[in-house]
Amino acid sequence: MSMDFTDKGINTKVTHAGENPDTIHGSVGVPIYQTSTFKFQDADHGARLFGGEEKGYIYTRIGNPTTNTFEEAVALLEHGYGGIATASGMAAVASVYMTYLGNGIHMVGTDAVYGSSRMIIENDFSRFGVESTFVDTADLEKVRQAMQPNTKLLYIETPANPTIKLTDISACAEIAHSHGALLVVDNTFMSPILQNPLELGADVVLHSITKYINGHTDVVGGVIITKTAEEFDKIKSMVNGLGGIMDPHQSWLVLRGMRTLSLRVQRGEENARTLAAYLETHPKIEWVRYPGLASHPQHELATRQMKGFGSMISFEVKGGIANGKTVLNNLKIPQLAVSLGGYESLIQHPASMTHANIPEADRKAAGITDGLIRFAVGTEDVEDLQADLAQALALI
Ligand code: LCS
Repeated sequence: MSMDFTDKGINTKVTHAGENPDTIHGSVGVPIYQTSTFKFQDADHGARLFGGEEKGYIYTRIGNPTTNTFEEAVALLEHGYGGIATASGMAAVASVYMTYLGNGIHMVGTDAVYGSSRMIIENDFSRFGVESTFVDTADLEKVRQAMQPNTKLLYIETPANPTIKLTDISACAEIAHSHGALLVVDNTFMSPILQNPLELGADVVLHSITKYINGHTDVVGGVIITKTAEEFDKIKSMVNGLGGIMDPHQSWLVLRGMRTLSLRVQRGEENARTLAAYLETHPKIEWVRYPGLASHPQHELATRQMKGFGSMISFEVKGGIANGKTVLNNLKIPQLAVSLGGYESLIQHPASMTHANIPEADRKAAGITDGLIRFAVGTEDVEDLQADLAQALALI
């Protein structure tokens, strides 16, 4: 059996959590249990498993040893009760919404969340009578004003995609709980290495593991971690019912990627700090938003609630997107693609790409300007990235 790593440091946890689930052969690598179903010892055994009197595997949609190894490991990293792996990040978001929202129930959310996390509420859940208010959650007064007697969920993303605005997690937990609502945090941009919302009062945390946790730009997936057994059971039951689970082979790939999470996050952050400082002094740059810069309006909050500043930078080139396109089209190392959190640098234009599905007026109100460029900094040599930015900016 795996030893207990609860009191160990984050690097030891990420390296070892959940190891050795194979008690028969003792394989060091986690086996892929590529099976849809599990054989019972006899009829009474099957009945006991279904009755919950005995723990064991029944059917892969309900649970699988490879997936469970990943779920336990990530729950340990987030200081949670348990983890629930899902087919994609959006399957995690939608499953949490399905668990807590319903006809006549209201939610409050960050206005600049990942486009689909907002649009499925405003376009789809609204058809079932779900009410919502999306506000700038960086402004706590706006959060307080948006809360209603029927608000059951406060849903925040910090740093927000793609504005890199921060939301105070502890303050939001207090606001949510004083209204009888739960606080859910999308922690994708920070990963469990740099921010642990459950420690700051959140009830549920989720990730698109497509990003930092898997980190290799080859798997789409998600995970939900709860603080308590009660919330775990509610969400687990919903994920079982909806069926958007993580496949065993997918779980194995994610576990493999996750073992280097802290190394990748550390290196990406070092690079991002250097590049954000470089861009800030560049004469052709209008503005740069990075939590590690003293110029970030919430730099103080960043140092309080985050364990590092991450590797996501947004910036605008002087002359807006017309000049921004020259940069996007001429960079040689960062690839022009959506997604983030992989080992490689990626760059994209939110207003026409990741956030194009948000109506223009809402996008602008949320601070997603037409000129905003989002830069996901990878683990390359920073000198090469800086030289590449310099040559692309020189073409303007
Ligand atoms: N939450 C955040 C913060 C995200 O950035 C994304 C995807 C999701 C949830 C959804 O996860 P998925 O289903 O894709 O695994 N963000 C993307 C982005 O910024 N570019 O491409 C996808």
